[in-house]
Amino acid sequence: MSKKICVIGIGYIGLPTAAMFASNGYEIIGVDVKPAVIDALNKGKTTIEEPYLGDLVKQMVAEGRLKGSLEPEEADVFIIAVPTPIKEDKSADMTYVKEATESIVPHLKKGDIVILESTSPPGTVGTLIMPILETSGLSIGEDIYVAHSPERVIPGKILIELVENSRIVGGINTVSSEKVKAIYESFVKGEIFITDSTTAELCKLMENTYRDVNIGLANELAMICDVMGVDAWKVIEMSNKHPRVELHQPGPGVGGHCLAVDPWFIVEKQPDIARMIRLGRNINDGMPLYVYNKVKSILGTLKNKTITILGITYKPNVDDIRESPILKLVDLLEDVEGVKLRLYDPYVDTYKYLIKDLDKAINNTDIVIIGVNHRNFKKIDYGKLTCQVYDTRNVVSLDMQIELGDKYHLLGKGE
Ligand code: SAJ
Repeated sequence: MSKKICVIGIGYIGLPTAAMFASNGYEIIGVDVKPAVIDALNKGKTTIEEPYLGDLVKQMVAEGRLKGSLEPEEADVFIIAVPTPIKEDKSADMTYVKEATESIVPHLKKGDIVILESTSPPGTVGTLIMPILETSGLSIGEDIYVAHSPERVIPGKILIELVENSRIVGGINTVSSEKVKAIYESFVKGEIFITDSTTAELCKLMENTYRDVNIGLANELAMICDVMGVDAWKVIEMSNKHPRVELHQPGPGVGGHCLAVDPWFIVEKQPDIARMIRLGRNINDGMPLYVYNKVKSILGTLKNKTITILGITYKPNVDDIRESPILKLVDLLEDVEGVKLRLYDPYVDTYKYLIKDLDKAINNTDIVIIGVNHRNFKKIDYGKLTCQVYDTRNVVSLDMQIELGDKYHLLGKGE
């Protein structure tokens, strides 16, 4: 009989993970509190846009290897992949993790495995998960095996990266780590490294913090260059010729549900020590306002101006607008008296001020702000524009920059 896995949380990570296990010999129950998600799943449909995922889910459901349910049930393995949102005070909201863990307690039996996949503050397995599991009366570590195993996938390539990327498994003891490693080995081709649970929690957070702090550094460089009349993009390109230097790219801020959130989970636990991490976050969070002020100085005043923004997603070539810094810029701009906003993004179907026609968006406007470096934005003929152009992503080619002359402004290239 094949082993049964109960995946709690059928979202961005839970659903692809469930589908991968289903296609690699496991019987999967996908659990979610949202009836709409479960209804869709049981019809073989997905509620997430991700290449190849729709077909895989459809096939697994049709073959009876993946089923949806509103409640967990007895299984050999429980995977918790629920969201860990951030609260107003920048601490992690662990309600979903707590409730998911509580929901599996009545179904636990000797020999079961519990895996936390959700990105969590360091110490979560030891201080939140284990005490809840202990209420089952089973001995945690002997009867029940527990580990944290964070995902490392990038939206848009989730199914590929789930298989190819290396992975960390942090168990509460060696036997837990070994058992969890064996489960992921059913589909992971990348190397699987074993450690303890708190180390695994910190690894996940530091991977994204590394990027966030480095983007903060690039944004600080951009602001320095704006004042000094130097081209930050050139500084970065040239510096990166050094074999041990990898400067990141500046931009209008950092979005998504990972980089803009995870560093706070470290700050929450060590507020006095995590100074650089907090500063990086604050610099990146300040970028939409920085862009707003730049636009204001380019136009003299924002009052009654028509402002076009190209790209509103949090990063290029995806339809994801979660935590997008451009939406924060929109919030700032829409409060200005008489401002008319036009947003253009071929990846997004509906959002306020969205215009579907590129020509209508970029003609008869006071300024075009390039907010995201979508692939097809490179092909736009900026040279013919008669308005100001503010490029926050270094998208416009040198030829077109020359054509635009003093109408062209690049973030991080002082004039
Ligand atoms: N960004 C910059 N400059 C850069 C790189 C990125 O401004 O040089 C901005 C992007 O525009 C975007 C944000 O940062 O707004 C985040 O984009 P991203 O592509 O760096 O990261 P995510 O959030 O889509 O995915 C990250 C990945 N982590 C790392 O690369 C260390 C992914 O592997 C993780 O699985 C994911 O977070 C996660 O779930 O934790």
